[in-house]
Amino acid sequence: MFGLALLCLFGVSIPILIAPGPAGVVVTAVYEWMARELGVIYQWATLFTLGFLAWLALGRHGTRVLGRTPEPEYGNASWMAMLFCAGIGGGLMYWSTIEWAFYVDQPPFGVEPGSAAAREWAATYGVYHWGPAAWGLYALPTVAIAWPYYRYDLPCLRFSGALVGLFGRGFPDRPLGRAVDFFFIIAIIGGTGTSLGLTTPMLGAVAARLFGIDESLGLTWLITVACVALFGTSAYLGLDRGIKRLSNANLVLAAVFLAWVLAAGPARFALELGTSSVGLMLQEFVRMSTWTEPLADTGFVEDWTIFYWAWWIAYGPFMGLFVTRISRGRTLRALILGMAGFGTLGCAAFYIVWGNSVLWLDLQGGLGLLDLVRAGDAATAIAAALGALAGQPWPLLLFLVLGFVFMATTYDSASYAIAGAATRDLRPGAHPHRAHRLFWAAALAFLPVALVVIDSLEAVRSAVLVASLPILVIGVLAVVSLLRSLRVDDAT
Ligand code: NM2
Repeated sequence: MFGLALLCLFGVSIPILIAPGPAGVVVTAVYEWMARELGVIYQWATLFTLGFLAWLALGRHGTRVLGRTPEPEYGNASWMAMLFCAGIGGGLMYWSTIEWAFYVDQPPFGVEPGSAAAREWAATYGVYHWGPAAWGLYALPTVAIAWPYYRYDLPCLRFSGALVGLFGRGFPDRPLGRAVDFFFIIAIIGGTGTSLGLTTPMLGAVAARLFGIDESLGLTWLITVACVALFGTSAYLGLDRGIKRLSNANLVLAAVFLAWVLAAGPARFALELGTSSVGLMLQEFVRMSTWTEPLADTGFVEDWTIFYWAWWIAYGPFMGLFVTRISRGRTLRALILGMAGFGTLGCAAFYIVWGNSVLWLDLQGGLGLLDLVRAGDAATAIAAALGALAGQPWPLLLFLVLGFVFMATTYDSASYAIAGAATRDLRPGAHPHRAHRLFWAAALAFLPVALVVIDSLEAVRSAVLVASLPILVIGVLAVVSLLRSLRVDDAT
């Protein structure tokens, strides 16, 4: 089965590498068809997830503890650092810098493109797409995987374990169980492929600006190799020595970067716009979650909200597996509220402090950020915005290092989770084999290399949309399965 996953990975990546032109046309068509025909299902799923999690966290099941230990295995700070850094990668750095620019030209709700209202919505939608609804799409698979894993002492930590409440303990070893794990691997390859596919050109552009050289594909590849080396090492060293340390370092670096931006940038503007955008999001949350644009066709919902939900869903099982591993001893309530709360705060900090500062830089004129984005050079626009910060070369350098570390902390956990899924007999508390972790670290870089060659946002989007669909279906079964095991426990 894992051979099959590899085969799919190469089967998709190699044709793209050989014929990027025609492949680009195909993947764009796939994205448009799926987003148009199935988009509303993604919106329903997200809304349902939020409601379900609220019921679970706040109701009587909220106090149930994962595993028979009185104390959480990891302290709060490390737990939050690890889960944030696992689920968030270079994608946050990419989109928090430049997402607003896309929305200024393509605003939601029939707002005039380029207007002040378009900018306000632009700032708001960034926070929303990385906010509580999105984190709910991480928290749901986490609960669905973690509860049966600890409750039934499952011998292995696999996504298929989420269905044992429905199909019995032996399910992960049956053909259907293995099919579920196969889809998990495809989803994580698509999800992380999108992240690396966006982030490496961005880091290439930043490095080019920092060292005064030209942007090139070669540079992007060099960056990819460096990333693989870094996250391969971290995955090889394992959870405590590698992933935990790197995650803690990651958060410190992120805080230093944001503090720098606040100190050197337009802090008052960023915080004011942040305050109003959070207010606007809270007030319009239901509207933003249910708007399907039935009477107009700007493509906003399909291009953005559906893309994001698919991206979060594709990462969902991976997050579920990873967070399960680090959450022994926590209650379901702490798990859900911790993920949704801390995750949202961390992402919002990037959008509010950094994203809004870039929006301000653009309003001052001279950088041509919108033109760069229109010309398809978002990575260059990001480097230009960074280059406009005071105190060069430090902001560029800090961003570059942060980008590497952010990516490494996502990919090392991803390689770890896949290796865990591929290990037949992983006892609670045990670790998958090192060579296995290293192998997946290298394999994961394959799709991004292909996506970088195609160089189209549509291709990047297709990867997640296709990869997320089976997870959506399995997710529904996982919820039913979870409800069943909770009920059985009630009765005993
Ligand atoms: N999500 C959170 O690159 C990244 O930030 C990875 C992206 C799914 C939108 C995660």
